Formats: sequence, structure tokens, C-alpha cells
Amino acid sequence: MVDQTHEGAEGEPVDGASARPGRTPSPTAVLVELEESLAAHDREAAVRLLLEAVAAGMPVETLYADVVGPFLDSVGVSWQEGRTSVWQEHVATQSVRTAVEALYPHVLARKASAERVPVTVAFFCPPKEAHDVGLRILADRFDLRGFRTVYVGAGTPVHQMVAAAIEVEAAVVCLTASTHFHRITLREAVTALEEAIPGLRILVGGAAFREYPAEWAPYFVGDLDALFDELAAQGRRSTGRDLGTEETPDGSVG
Ligand code: B12
Repeated sequence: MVDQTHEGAEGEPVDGASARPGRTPSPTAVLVELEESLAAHDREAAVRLLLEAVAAGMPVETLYADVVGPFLDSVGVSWQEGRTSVWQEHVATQSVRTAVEALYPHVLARKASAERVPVTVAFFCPPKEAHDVGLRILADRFDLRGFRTVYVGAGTPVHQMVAAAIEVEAAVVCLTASTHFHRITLREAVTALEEAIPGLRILVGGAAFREYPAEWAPYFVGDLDALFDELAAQGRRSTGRDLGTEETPDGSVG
């Protein structure tokens, strides 16, 4: 049974995790324990560990940036060096994914107390792109900041991206690519989206953009928090919710 009595970061309940009394663990301690759990192929321990870290007060953002990201990076290196096999990599990724999905109620609970940003953001991987965990985590970051998110995910055909972005009235589209090959497919997606939806803001990221040709610079995000501020300000302007134009309860403009 889910214990909903305990609280996590920002005092919000963390569904799916049992609280452990005591201090918030350090990201390094959680990372080491996660590596040990998955070296033993212990999915149950790995998922519990990640949920309990948040239940004990670690912000989801910290868990993603300082535990999950570095962990998956090291799995990638280990796989590249032949120390981790493909099935072991899959166990590690799926365990992380389970924890990320289980943390979504917590993300939504925090979102409920964030100022709503009247901007819709859609998230897609291009065709044949399977790496979607990074994009999924990114969607949580937008949720936490109050944006409306539509997460579509892995292997989306380009024409379907266009149809979805139009249907949900996305103002921003986030695309991910992990390899040079997928970055080429992404170019096709960017062209199609730009042709179909003038003014759409397109952002790219993922492992393929750790180094990238200069042509991608306009789409690349340096500082995520600065981007959130910029998009939120644009959203407020487009809906007249900027300072001085806020509607008062009696309908007049304050
Ligand atoms: C898990 C994994 C897989 C899983 C994917 C499962 C899944 N559903 O995601 C599986 C086993 C399927 C897989 C397959 C392959 N993989 Co793989 N995989 C990884 C691994 C270990 C982790 C990926 C991950 O989730 N990282 C963690 C997330 C949090 O990081 P991230 O994706 O970079 O995202 C972060 C940022 O980049 C950013 N971000 C991401 N997208 C966006 C978008 C925007 C707009 C913004 C602003 C930010 C942003 O936000 C995230 C949070 O910070 C990486 C290693 C690594 N270093 O990443 C290799 C890695 C990406 N894979 C690699 C390769 C080569 C492959 C294969 C081609 C292997 C093969 N020969 O079959 C296939 C390709 C499959 C396919 N068709 O896509 C290489 C890519 C090398 C390269 N750049 O060319 C890597 C780097 C491993 C390595 N060290 O060589 N893989």
C-alpha cells in the first residue's frame, strides 16, 4: 500500500516511496548505492532508493542532475568499454525510468503550488531515436516550473510531431538526439516544424549535442532556468498577464 503520510522536498507528499526518518542523503551516497544495487541487478532496491531519497528531502532536480544523469553516463561509459552488457544497461535504464514515473505525482504536487505559465511545451524524439529518459526528465523540469507539458517521447514520425504540435497549440517544442545519425533526422523534423508552424520555438538537446556544428546554436539551450524565465515572461506578455494588466476579481484591469 502506498504510504502518503510522509513528506518530501518542499513538504510535498511523495507517492510510492516509504519515508525513512533522518537526514537527506547526499547525492554521492545515493549514487554509490544505486550503482551497487544495479551491479546486483536489484531493480527493487534501486527504485526504492531513488524514491526514498526524494521522500527524505532531496529535490527531484538534484536527484536528476546529480544522481540519475551521472549514473546513466557511467552506465554508457561502462557499456562502451565492454564492462556492462546490453541487457544490464536495459535493467539500469528501466529501473531509473520506473522511479522517474513513480515520482510524477510528487512533481505534480509541487507544480500545483507553482505559478502557472500559459505556455504549452511538447516533447519528441525523432524517428528511430530510443533515448527518451533525458527528454522525460526535461519534461518534469518544465512541469515543476508551471508550464503545460505534452510528453510524446520516443520514435515519433516527423509528420506526427507537426500534427501534435498544431493540435496541442505548442509554443515550444523540445527535441532530443543521442547520436550523429539522430541529429540528422532531427534536422528534417526542425525544417518540417518551422515550415508548418511559423514562430514556433524549437529547442534541441541530448547526447548528440555535447559537441555540435554551429548551425545548431540557435536551438541549443545553455541555461535552463534562464530559458524558463524568458518563456514565462513571453507567456505572460502574450496573455496580457504582465504587471499592470492583471485582471482584478471584478473584471477591471488593475
Ligand atoms: C540508456 C541508454 C540506451 C538505452 C535507451 C533507453 C531509453 N529508453 O532511453 C538503449 C539500450 C535502448 C540504447 C541504445 C543505443 N545507444 Co545508448 N545509451 C544509453 C545511456 C547509457 C543513457 C542515456 C540516458 O538516459 N542518459 C541520461 C539522460 C538524463 O541524459 P541525456 O539523454 O543526455 O539528457 C539530458 C540532457 O542531454 C538534456 N536533454 C536531453 N534532451 C534534451 C532536449 C532539450 C530541448 C534540452 C534543452 C535538453 C535535453 O536533458 C537531460 C537531463 O539533463 C547513454 C550514455 C549517456 N552518456 O547518456 C548511451 C548512449 C547515448 N547510447 C549510445 C549508443 C551508441 C546507442 C546505440 C546506437 C547502441 C547500438 N549500437 O545499438 C543504440 C541506439 C538506439 C536507438 N535507436 O536510439 C551512445 C551515443 C554516442 C554518440 N553520441 O554517438 C551513448 C552516449 C553511450 C556511449 N557512451 O557511447 N542506449
